[in-house]
Amino acid sequence: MQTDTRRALITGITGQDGSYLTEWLLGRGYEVHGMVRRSSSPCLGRLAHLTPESLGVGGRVTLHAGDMGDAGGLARLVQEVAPHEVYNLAAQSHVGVSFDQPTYTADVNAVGALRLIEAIRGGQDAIGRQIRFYQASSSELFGRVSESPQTESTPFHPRSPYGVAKLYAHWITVNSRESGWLHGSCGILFNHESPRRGEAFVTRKITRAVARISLGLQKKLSLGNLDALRDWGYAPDYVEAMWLMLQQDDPDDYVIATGETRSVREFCEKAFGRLGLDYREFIECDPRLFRPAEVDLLCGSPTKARERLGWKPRMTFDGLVATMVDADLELARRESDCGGVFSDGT
Ligand code: NAP
Ligand code: F7E
Repeated sequence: MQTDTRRALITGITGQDGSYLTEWLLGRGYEVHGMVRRSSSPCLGRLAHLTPESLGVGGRVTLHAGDMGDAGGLARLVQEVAPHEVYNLAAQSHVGVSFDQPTYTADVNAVGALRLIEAIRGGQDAIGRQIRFYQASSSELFGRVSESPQTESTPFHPRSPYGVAKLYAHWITVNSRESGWLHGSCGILFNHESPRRGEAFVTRKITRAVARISLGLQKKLSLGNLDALRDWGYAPDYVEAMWLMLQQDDPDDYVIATGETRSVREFCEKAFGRLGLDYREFIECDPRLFRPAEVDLLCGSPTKARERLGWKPRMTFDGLVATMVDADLELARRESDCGGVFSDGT
C-alpha cells in the first residue's frame, strides 16, 4: 500500500546527532529507520526517552542491525527500507582516537560512506526513484586553516586521520553528485555539543567533571591543549540544518557554525564559574592528551546556510555551557545518591 509518509534512514542513530535528528524527524511526521551496529552490550541510552510505542514494531522508529563495514548489509537495508532520505551520521568520530586507529577510521568514515552511496545507487535502481543523501562532513576538513572565518570555498587541509577520512567521504559525495546520479549534500558542521555529547569530547568531559567536583565525587580534571579554539554550537540547532539541506531541490554543501570562536580554556572558565568554582584550582595538564597534529583555530561562517536555507543558530555560548553543566549536575546528584559512578551511556 502506498502512503505519503516520508521515510528516513539514519546511520549512527544511537549517537548524539542521531538521537536529536530522530526527534526532529518524528516531529515532522517521518517514519524513522535507524541502523545500529552489533555489540555485546547494546547502548540505546540516547533513544530511551522515545516511547516504547515508537520503538516497537508498530511505532515510527525501527532499528535495524548493520555496520558501515558491511556493504551487502547496507545494500539490503536500503532496499528493504526504501527511504526517501538517508542521513549518514555513523563514524568513528573521535579525532584523538583516529591517530591510534587510522585504518579502522578510514574504513568506517571513508570507505563506509562509499559503501552506503553504492547501496543508494543500487537502491534507487531497484525502487525506481531518487533517494536524497546527507553526508556528515566536518570542520576538521579545514584543519590548518588558510583564512578565517572558514566558508564553503576555504581550501581543505585536514590534520588527522579522522579529517583525511572525512575528506574522502566529502569528495565521493560531491563526485557522485557531479556525476549526475546522486542527490547528495554535505553539511560541513563545526563542533556541536549538548548534554548528550559523548563523554570523551572535551566539552562534555569538562561539564561532567565540573558537576562531579562540585559534589565532591572527583578532585581533578586532566586535559591536554587548553589553547585550541573552536566554534561550538548546539546539536539540536544543527540537526535542523541537516534536514533543511535535504529539502532543497538542488543538493549542495553548507558550512554550519555559529561564527564565534572560544578556547578550551574559556570553556573551562565558564563551566567551572557556573558552579562558583575557579578552574585553575582543578585542572591538570596531561601531555598524553595533546594530539600529534592539532587544529589550532576553527571559526565558521554560516552565511550561505542563512541565505539559502534560512538557518541560524539559536543557542548562545553561555546558554550551551549552562545547559550542559546543569544536566551534568543532575546526573552527578543521581550518582551521589546511588553512591557509585554513574554514566548516561554517552
Ligand atoms: P557520535 O555521538 O560519536 O555518534 C557516532 C555514531 O556512529 C554512533 O551511533 C555509533 O554507534 C555509530 N557508528 C560508529 N561506528 C560505526 C560502524 N562501524 N557502523 C555503524 N555505526 C557506527 O557522533 P555525533 O557527534 O553524533 O556526530 C554525528 C556525525 O557527525 C559523525 O559522522 C561525526 O563524525 C560528524 N560530525 C560531528 C560533529 C560534532 O561536533 N558532533 C561535527 C562535525 C561532524 P555506537 O553507538 O554503536 O558507537
Ligand atoms: O576536542 C582539545 C583538543 O575532542 C576539541 C568531533 O565531534 O568536532 C569534534 O572534534 C579540542 C581539541 O573535538 C582535551 O586537542 C584538550 O583541540 O572535543 P574534541 P574535536 O577534536 O574538535 C569535529 C568538528 C568533529 O567532526 C569530530 O567528530 O579540545 N582538548 N584537552 C581535548 N580534547 C579531548 N577530547 N579531550 C581532552 O582531554
